[in-house]
Amino acid sequence: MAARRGALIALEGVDRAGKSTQGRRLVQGLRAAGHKADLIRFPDRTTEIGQLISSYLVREKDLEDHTVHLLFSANRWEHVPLMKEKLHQGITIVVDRYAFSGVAFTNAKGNFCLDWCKQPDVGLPKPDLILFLQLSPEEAAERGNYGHERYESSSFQEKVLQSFYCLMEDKTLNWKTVDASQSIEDLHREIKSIAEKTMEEVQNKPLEELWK
Ligand code: Z5A
Ligand code: MG
Repeated sequence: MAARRGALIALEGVDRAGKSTQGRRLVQGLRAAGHKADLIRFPDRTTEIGQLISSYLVREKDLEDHTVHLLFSANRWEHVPLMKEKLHQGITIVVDRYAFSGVAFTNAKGNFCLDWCKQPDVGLPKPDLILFLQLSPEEAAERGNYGHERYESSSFQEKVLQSFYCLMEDKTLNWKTVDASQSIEDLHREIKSIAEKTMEEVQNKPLEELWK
């Protein structure tokens, strides 16, 4: 019998919903429960491509919109060989943002249709679970002001949210919305329980390809 594989779990959601907090907490919680788990944060600003993306986000560099979209996607593809290796070794991978952020942010710019935005990410490892951390703009505002990075404005974030809602209509993907206004610990417990159920369900199933 083939070895059991790990699950690919994506965290998505609006700005300041707690994706990075919950990503770290989930990997910590899964490891404490005896599972093998790793975290990848996208964009991964540590690679050469990631450094270019970072200089764009902090407004040190201007990049053409198609170009930056393809760079975000390339930043995911450069992780794919290792992600696949780990998943097949039984390691669960939690990704803090994934292709859905890629599509939602570029689509929100207005002149890029969803279909074009999805193409560069077609064939990436398909997440077994996408957790959407839902938080109202009012509740997000209580977590501090927007920073100074590109995209950090309420009008743009509202467009991003609408693009996420379009992506969530795809029933071939396992989207689950969670209430991100709960305390960090309550939300963690809910997320960990959903994650463990998914890990159990997919361990003997083949890893699929996104949007294929
Ligand atoms: N982007 C893109 O355009 N294309 C792509 O393909 C990808 C990304 C992958 C940088 O992403 C930008 O890149 C982003 C999308 C775009 N632009 N924007 N906006 P990033 O992931 O590096 O962004 P970030 O800096 O991590 O922000 P974030 O993801 O929006 O935040 P978060 O991870 O959701 O939240 P957090 O850092 O965990 O928490 C925010 C604060 O709230 C912090 O003070 C926490 O302590 C607090 N917090 C968290 N949870 C709670 C609860 N439950 N209660 C109270 N307070 C809480
Ligand atoms: Mg984050």
